Amino acid sequence: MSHDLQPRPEDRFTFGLWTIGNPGRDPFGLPTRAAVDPADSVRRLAELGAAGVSLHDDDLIPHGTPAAEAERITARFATALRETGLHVGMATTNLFGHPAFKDGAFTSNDRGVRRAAIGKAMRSIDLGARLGAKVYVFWGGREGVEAGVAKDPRDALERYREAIDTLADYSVTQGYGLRFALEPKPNEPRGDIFLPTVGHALHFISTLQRPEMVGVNPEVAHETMAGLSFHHAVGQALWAGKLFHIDLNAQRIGRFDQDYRFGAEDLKEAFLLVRLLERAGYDGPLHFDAHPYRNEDADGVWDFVRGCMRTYLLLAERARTFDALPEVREALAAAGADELAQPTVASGDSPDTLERAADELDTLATRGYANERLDQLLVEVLLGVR
Ligand SMILES: [Mn+2]
Repeated sequence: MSHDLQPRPEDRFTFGLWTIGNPGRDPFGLPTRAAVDPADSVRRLAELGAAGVSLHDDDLIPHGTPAAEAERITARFATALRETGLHVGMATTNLFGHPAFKDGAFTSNDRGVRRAAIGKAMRSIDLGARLGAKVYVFWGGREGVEAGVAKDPRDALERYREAIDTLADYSVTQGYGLRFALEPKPNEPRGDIFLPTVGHALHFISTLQRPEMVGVNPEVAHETMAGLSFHHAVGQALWAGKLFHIDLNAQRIGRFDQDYRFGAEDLKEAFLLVRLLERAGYDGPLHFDAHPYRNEDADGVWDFVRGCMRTYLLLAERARTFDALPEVREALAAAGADELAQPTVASGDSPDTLERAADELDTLATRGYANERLDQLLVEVLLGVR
């Protein structure tokens, strides 16, 4: 094993302040843990080998905090970052918690709410830039409907686009150098959310005035809630050059938004994800947007933190082991995995040669792809017997 499984800053692990600070409130029950001080969280994460934190504006500075107090909180937090060497991997705006956002933020039917949402995001972008964030995430949790008849989705998307364009202009004008990342989710808290999947978001980005500045922040739980393969979503984002950030956690299909510790569900999909990220050379933050189980106490929160990072490192080690095994290389060759990387059409091809290729279908149908052998090897590597 080339990595001793002790997380280090160069592993680029980051945690949201709201993840370790999650007090265990759910729609049916009150908090089960005390609030955690953000500066204390930074120090504890540094001890455990994390590289950074991420935050919503309200995680650090609760809504309604007087300006002088906000300044004191920000300075204290910046000091904790400086003393520990942790950085802010990404910042984002809470555009879902305040009751005014009950009909949406950028896509509320109320123009006043839409303007307030853009203004709140501008202030939050200022805070993120001050704390050194390079990526700014937009999760539109309230951008959606329960009563579909109340919003024309074309108008909603136009207002969404207007908001992102306005904020991209703002960031450029301020000289912040931020990259934006849109975080899709199919539902919860709204019945249906606009930009429900990575694919929807990638197309939306192509309509923006500054498409080069905007990418995606896919989340394991969100694509899985939609019943989709998360590593395929990440693959398409990588292929499009748009994987600006990633939210790691775990989720079972068909459930509420579970946000479990990374790797807690569907280890095979997690393995495929880590193998893809490592092979692609993704070099952005490896961000955990997950929650400790509600029945954990304060110590259990740090077991959760250690578990997220350790599982990523273990899966990266398993992926390296898998790809180095001679029998895996043989099985990949038998499956034709490398052949898929070769262009289908040759430079000398004419429509005539391609049409004649169709005459080979009966012969081509006899081939086996040896996927059983290959997939069983993957399972055995995951189970630790190889
Ligand atoms: Mn997230």
